[in-house]
Amino acid sequence: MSSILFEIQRAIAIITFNRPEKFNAFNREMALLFQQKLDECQHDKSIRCVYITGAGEAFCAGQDLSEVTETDGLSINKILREHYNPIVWKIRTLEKPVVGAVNGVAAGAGANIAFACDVVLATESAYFTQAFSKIGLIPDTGGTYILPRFIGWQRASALMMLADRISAADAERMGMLYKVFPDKVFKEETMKIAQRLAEMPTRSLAMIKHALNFSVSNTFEQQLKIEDIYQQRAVETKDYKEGVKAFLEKRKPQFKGE
Ligand code: LHQ
Repeated sequence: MSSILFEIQRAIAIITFNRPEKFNAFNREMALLFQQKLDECQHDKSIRCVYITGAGEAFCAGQDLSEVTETDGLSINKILREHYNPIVWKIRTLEKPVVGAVNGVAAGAGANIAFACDVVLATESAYFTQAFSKIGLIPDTGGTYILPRFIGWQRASALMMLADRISAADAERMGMLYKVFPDKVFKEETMKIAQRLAEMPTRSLAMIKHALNFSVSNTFEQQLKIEDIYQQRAVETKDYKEGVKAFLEKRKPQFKGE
């Protein structure tokens, strides 16, 4: 069985981490395959939303610790440069909305991959842990950048140092994710959200994502310029024309992602 399952359903690419017996922890093969699939999502025009989830009980337990045997530090740098850094970079720059459907525990790099997604959804029984400090590491995979921006410096600092388990409900309250669903309806409800995203004006969603990426380091003045540039591009899309036309004709728009 492949460590990454990939299927396309009605314009949604479903990527499933598939090492359930290891709580979907990443080995090298899985990290490289995941990147390949993210590239495919970027290039395949028929894909208009990406849905990332885990097989079995867990979402992802981060790095497979049985594969990190060398302690010289070099191998760790290689893991970051060739696995986790490109993974979060690809998620943040992918020009399609990415749903992180957290179906169970998300630990270490697994948690920070979820937080890099555009819409983070979790099932009630899921929980999150910045497990790194428990094994003498620091949070990576973009965690030190993204988490304090979601929940504030103090909470991020405490969670990263203590590596506490945070329930899905608490994560929602803190602003780590968008919505929590009961376990029984999780797949169905999260796929409905993915379907809505897949039917939206894809290019405008991609520009929203880029603008948000820029906003974390731009000044207000620089950001107004970004909005100006992207809005200009947005009005040139076919979907914008369809959106306005459909509004005036009082009907549901048929966006094509063009
Ligand atoms: C695992 C793992 C796992 C292998 C569960 N590996 N088998 C970057 C730079 C370079 C190096 C290091 O990493 C990184 C990035 C990182 O992600 S560092 C953080 C790595 N992840 C962790 O430290 C989390 C380790 N796992 C846990 O703390 C627990 O397993 C969690 C909290 C995820 C779940 O706890 P439980 O529900 O009690 O389940 P469990 O511990 O019994 O795990 C279930 C099985 O999955 C078990 O296998 P077994 O054969 O004994 O049933 C675990 O060994 C395996 N597993 N995580 N990361």
